[in-house]
Order: sequence, then C-alpha cells, then structure tokens
Amino acid sequence: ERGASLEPSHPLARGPVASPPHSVDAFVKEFLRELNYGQGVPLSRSSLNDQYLALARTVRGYLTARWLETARKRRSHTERAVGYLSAEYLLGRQLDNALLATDLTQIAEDALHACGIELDALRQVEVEPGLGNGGLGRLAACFIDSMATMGAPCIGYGLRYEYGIFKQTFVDGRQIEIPDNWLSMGDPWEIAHPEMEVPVHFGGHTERYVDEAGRDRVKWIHGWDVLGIRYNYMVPGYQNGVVNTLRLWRARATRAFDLDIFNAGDYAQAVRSQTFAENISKVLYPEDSTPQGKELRLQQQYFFVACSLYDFIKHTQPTDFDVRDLPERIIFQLNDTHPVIAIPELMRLLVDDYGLEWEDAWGITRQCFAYTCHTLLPEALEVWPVSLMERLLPRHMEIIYRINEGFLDEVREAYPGDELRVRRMSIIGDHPERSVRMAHLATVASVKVNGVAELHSQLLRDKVLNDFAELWPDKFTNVTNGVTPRRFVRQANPYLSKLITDTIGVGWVANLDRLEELEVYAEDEDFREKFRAVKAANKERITRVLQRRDGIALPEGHLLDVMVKRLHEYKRQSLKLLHIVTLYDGIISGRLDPASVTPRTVVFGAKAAPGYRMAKETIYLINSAATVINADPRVEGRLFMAFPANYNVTLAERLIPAADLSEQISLAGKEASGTGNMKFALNGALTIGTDDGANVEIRRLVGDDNFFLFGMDEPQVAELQARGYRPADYYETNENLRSAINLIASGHFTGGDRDAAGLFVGDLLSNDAFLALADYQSYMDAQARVEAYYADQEAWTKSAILNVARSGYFSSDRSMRDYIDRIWHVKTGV
Ligand code: GPU
Repeated sequence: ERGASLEPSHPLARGPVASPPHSVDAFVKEFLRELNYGQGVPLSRSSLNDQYLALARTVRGYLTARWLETARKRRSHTERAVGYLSAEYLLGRQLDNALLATDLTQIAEDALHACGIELDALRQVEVEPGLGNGGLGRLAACFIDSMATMGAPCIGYGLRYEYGIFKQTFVDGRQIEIPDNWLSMGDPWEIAHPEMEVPVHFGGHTERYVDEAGRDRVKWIHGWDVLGIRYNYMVPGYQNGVVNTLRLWRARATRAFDLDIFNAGDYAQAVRSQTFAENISKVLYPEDSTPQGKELRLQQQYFFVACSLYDFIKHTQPTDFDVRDLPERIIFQLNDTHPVIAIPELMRLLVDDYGLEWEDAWGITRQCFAYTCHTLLPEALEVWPVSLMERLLPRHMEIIYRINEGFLDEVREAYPGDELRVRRMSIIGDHPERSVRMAHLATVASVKVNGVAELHSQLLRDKVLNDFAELWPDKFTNVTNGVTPRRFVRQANPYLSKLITDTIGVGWVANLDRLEELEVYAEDEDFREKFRAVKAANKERITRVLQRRDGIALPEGHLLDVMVKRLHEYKRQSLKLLHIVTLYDGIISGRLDPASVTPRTVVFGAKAAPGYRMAKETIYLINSAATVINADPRVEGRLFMAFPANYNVTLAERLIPAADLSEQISLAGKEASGTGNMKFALNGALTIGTDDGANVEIRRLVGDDNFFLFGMDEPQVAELQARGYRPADYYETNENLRSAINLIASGHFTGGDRDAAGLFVGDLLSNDAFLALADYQSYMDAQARVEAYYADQEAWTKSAILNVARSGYFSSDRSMRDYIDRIWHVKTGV
C-alpha cells in the first residue's frame, strides 16, 4: 500500500501501531534498533549508557502502544478524570517499574543476555528523577501508579525541574549539597512537545472596561510572560494494558520577549532575560514542610498550574467544549497548598477569558477542586504576602479579595456579630504582614478537604481548621495514605514476593488485602524459617549495596534498626541519637555489660534542608557519634552506626526490606501520616513508634503485641505544653539521660570540641520544642522491650509475619478507592 492512502481516517493513522511482540527475539531486535538508530552505535562499540538508553527506549516502545490506546479510549468518552496537581513527584527509577508493568522483566533479561549484557548492570546506570523532597512527593508518585493500576482516568500535572533534590555528601561529617543534574545523561522516559507552547503571564496591572454587551469587565495587562513546554511521562498500570500520563512543565522564554530587547540592541540583556524566564523550572526548593516564601517559588506554583488548567481545557477536551461542563469532566486534587493558586486562575479564565458572570464562575470553580492537607505544623502552612501577589499576579489578588468578600459575608450570616471569628477565618491575614492564607483559600473553594491519616484528619477538624469544620462539617473527610505495593514490595523485595506468591498464589500485587491469607502461616514453623531466610538474604543484599555505594562494612548478625526520613526536629532523630549514646555511655562507664546489649546496627538516612541549622547540626552529631562508637573497642562490636549519604528512593528500596526495626518516633500530633512506616510494616519490620499519624492505624491493624508503642499521646502533649514544659526537669532527674547529654556536651564525639555540640545540647536543655526529653525514658523502656523480644526469634518472626499479613490496608490502591468513593466519584476499569 502506498502512503498516499493514509488519510486521517485510515486505521493506521488513527490507532496506535501495535506493540512489538512479547518475545525475546522481538525484544532483541527492538533493542538493537534503538542502539543502532537511536544511539547511533553498534553493539560492539556501545557504552553502558548507550545500552541503558537503548533498553529504556525499547521498554518505552512497548509502553507507548498501550499509552496511545489508553488515550484513544479516554478521548472517546466524556467520563470525569482526576487532575492531580502536585509541585512534587518523587518517582524513583523507572526501568524496573516499566518492565514489571509490561511483564517484560524475564524477556529483557534473556534478550540482553543474548547480547552479552547483564540487565543488572544497566539498572545501575539509571539516575532517579528526584523531583520531590520526601513523603509528599513520593505519595504523589504512589497515587498515580495506583490510578493507572485501577484503570482510572488521571493526569498528573507538575514541574519538570532541571535540578531535583540536591545530592547529599558528607565532608568531615557535615552535609554538603551538590546540584542534582539528573538530565545530564539524557532522560529516555520523557517525551517532549516543544511545539505545544502554553503562554503564562506575570506582573503588569489590571484595567476596567465595558464590553460590547455593556458589561463591566477586567483586562489583565501583562508585565511579562513565559512559555510552558510540555513533557509527557508514561504511567503504566500493573499488567493491565493501561498507561496514564504524567505531564510536567518546563519554562522557556518567549521569542517576542527576546526579540524586543534584541532589537533594542542589547543582545546580552536578551540572553539574560531568557535565563530569567527559564529559571522558573530550574530547581526544586529543598525545604520539606517549611515553605520559604520566595518569589521564584510562587512563580513556579503559578506557572505549572496555569499551564495545567490551560492544557486540560484546550488540549484534552473537544474543540466545542463548553467550560460550564467542566465539573463533569475534571476534579483537580490539590496536593497541599502548593497548587492552590489554581483556584483564582480558574476564576480568571472563566470570568475574564470566557466572559462568565462571577456567580456562575464561582459555582463551577467550587465543584472543580478538592484539597489535601499534609501537615499540622503551623510553620508549614503557606502564606503569600499581599504585596508580592499584587506585583506578580495583580488580577489573581483582586479575585482572591472578591472570593474573600463573598466568603466573609457567608461567615457573618452564619455567626452574626462574631467579628473575631471573621478575622480568624479570613483568607487574608494581617500578621506579621498582610498575606494570603493558602489553606483558607483552598478550604473555601474545595468540594472536600482531607487529612492523610485518621488522627491527622481529626486534628485538622478539631484544631487547625476548626472554624471551617464548624461551618461546613460535611466538607471534611479522611483518606489515610498508602504506598504502592508494586514498587515497595514486588520490586523492592523479590525474595519476599516469591515467598508470598509460592504461599498464597498470584494476584496480591494488585489486591493487597489478600496478604491476610498469610496470617495463618505465622503459626507455621517451616514458613517462619523461610521468612527469616528472606530477611537474611535482604540483609546480605543491603550489605553489598552499602559496601559498594558507601564503603560501609555492616557487621553480620545484628538487629537492623532503621530510621530514614527527612531530617526534621519534629521527627526526633535527636531522640534516636540519645538512645544510642545512652547505650554507648553505659558501656564505656561500666554501668552496662556489653555482653548484655543486643548486637544492633542503626542505619540513618536523612537530608536536611540546606538552610536548616539545627537539622544540619544533628547530621553532624550523628556522623561524629558513628565515627567514635564504631571505632571504640569497648563496645565489642555490639553497636554499629551507619549513615549512608544521599538517602533516596533507590536506597529505600534496598534498605527497607532488610530492616528488623522501623523507627517512627515523631512527637505525637506532628507527623501528619508518614508513609515510610507503611513500607516497613509491609516488608516485615516491627515498628517502634509513637501514637502519631498513621502509626495509630498500623498499630490497630497489626495488633499491640506486634508493635512497640511508647511516649505521650497527643492530648498528653497538649496538656504538658499547656502546663509549661521544662526540659531541664528531665535532665536533672534522669541520670542516664543526664550522663548521655553530658557525654555529647563534653565534646567526646566531636574531637574535644564542646562548641560543636553546643547548639544541639543547648536547644535540648532550654527549648526542646518537640519534647524529646519528655519521651526519653519511655523510649528507652520500649527499646529494652525490643531487645528482649528479639531474643526470641520465633516470637519476633511471628510478629513480623503478622505485620505483613495485616498491612494490606496500606496499599495506595486502597487510598485511591477511598478518594474515588469519598471525593472524586470517577469510574475505574478504563
Ligand atoms: N509532607 Br506539608 C511532606 O513530605 N512535605 C511537606 O511539605 C508537607 C508534608 C509529608 C508529611 O510530613 C507526612 O507525614 C505525610 O506522610 C506525607 O506528607 C504524605 O502525606
């Protein structure tokens, strides 16, 4: 057939070209084609990177056919979709996930083998896209994975940062940040569409005018603009043929902008202004749960949200689409307040561009958004100064004022004369400067507001957003977080996965409730032995990984105690350090017989925000203590500390399956949910934890006997703080605590330098905002229970198995089900 017959209606022009066949031969052919014609090298002269890129593109080819088919199906009906708006997606490596989703792992392994290449060697080449800080960004990645696996229509929208979360290294124990130039070797997973430019405007002023119909209208006279360039990433469902889309935006300078200046004769200025525009998607802000209020950050937020709304309306809907139907087509989920500027942006589109009446536009907008809050920390609640908003987004500021007017009228009507309440609830705050409270704006405009674990949602209703919950009780709901079992069990723990499949059969990977069927095997001695063998194999694997990656030599036969998460005072890495130092101090002072101490290796993984002093001091102290304790012969090898630098998703996948003990020790009422806690439980670690976040639900499900609870609960914390907390009281009355703190203060770990520990010790004794000293004894007691229980390996293994069997609830598939039933009401199975 001649090409001339390929009219737009021709099947070959309409549908996707078929996926390459699922066979080793076909895979080899595709791989060599990618190598020869994609990379431009013969196999015999190809580098490891060539081979990785060719492999990734080969796998991508298999995904593409499914992706086009999914998109075609989605276009053919008008079902509502989810637009997940998130400033962060902490994806982790893509290759294994794509292979697993398409069931190509074995075929790829054999095909590469035929070419004389080890798949494992190529896996190592992949640089993980670190487009997120921690839990919030990883959650977004788990959610889009689950939506694809459930066959639910979902587009993830976000930013394609040129530099992701910094790479951490240690120099003399101190954190040094290195830019994460993750794109430098080329990203084979992205599909760029540089021709599909989306214009985004900033600055300028607004003008009033009367339109042809005699109506008062507003025009935004822009100050400057940039273009949004679309990058697509495929999000494969697990072996179900569905491939959804993650759409990330990159900023590029407009040509007109450059030309104006260029024509004015200033070439250097033209290039500089280009850099200015492109800075918007340059780098991920590395602060986790503590926004810095930087102008560029607001630019990032508006940029990606403006691109996404425009894209959804103009590019994914039919040309005759009526914006009044928007609520039937989309629900935008706001991942924390970072994308909340989407609310006034949609109002602007509807009122200024589509000419809708304000009330009609507001009626539509109020149906299109739902808001997830991820924190209880007051310092994490985003506010933007009105002065900055007026300068950068003058029209949006006007719209926010008008939304606020209408809202406050509603409050006054519900609570006549209660002006104090009106001020508390206002979207505009006055102290310390006039600013927009993004959480209030989100709550006012959203269909639903949810917290991320039961306790968190309850505290949101009762404390942080209490006034709003009183006004609109039905708006508030809970959706407990979850994690994807594909990445965090099936891929990360192949040994456990095989044991599970051998025991209960296939099917659990996309239906994690089926882990319940393992419950009876906790009583089966033979199964317990196999389960221990899995843990032992995972420990051997992490030993190899840490040796190769960090030059760390883990001791053998230790209880593996792991604390991995961002470094934050509320998470209390300080308390973990006090525990280790107490044991060490006991040994070297002769109060504790080393032979009575359970051999234990404590692994830390944590990045500190570059400007967070206390967090960085804590890292330095942990590293210092590790150096001293690991080298001290008096310990007789029974304590070992490891702090591999640059904890990331890739390391998490290796470390978590090997852990015996999961440290979840935040101050009660501070950790919104936690998701690492779920990953550990699912991989058969026991948790030592406070009554905080999702720990509460983990403990309820796995049972008190299989969880080490310690510390105050949230009401007790509130009570102690109301009474007036004095950390020095605990120091003075607890001998072990005092001795451990004194040892740190003496400079024992810091080469005799007392000042080096000064900030840490000084704060603990005089401030201790997160009550580490108050929970210290309870924590030490719980750790003693851990030691005693670990001595009984049969009992420990039973508990570990029950942790796995009873944690199916924490699949992000279940979270998605809950979002769909309670908030989104979208159809699945497409
Ligand atoms: N979280 Br706010 C972040 O990772 N970054 C943030 O900026 C904010 C919250 C985390 C919570 O701290 C954690 O408890 C939760 O599990 C996670 O979001 C996902 O909901």
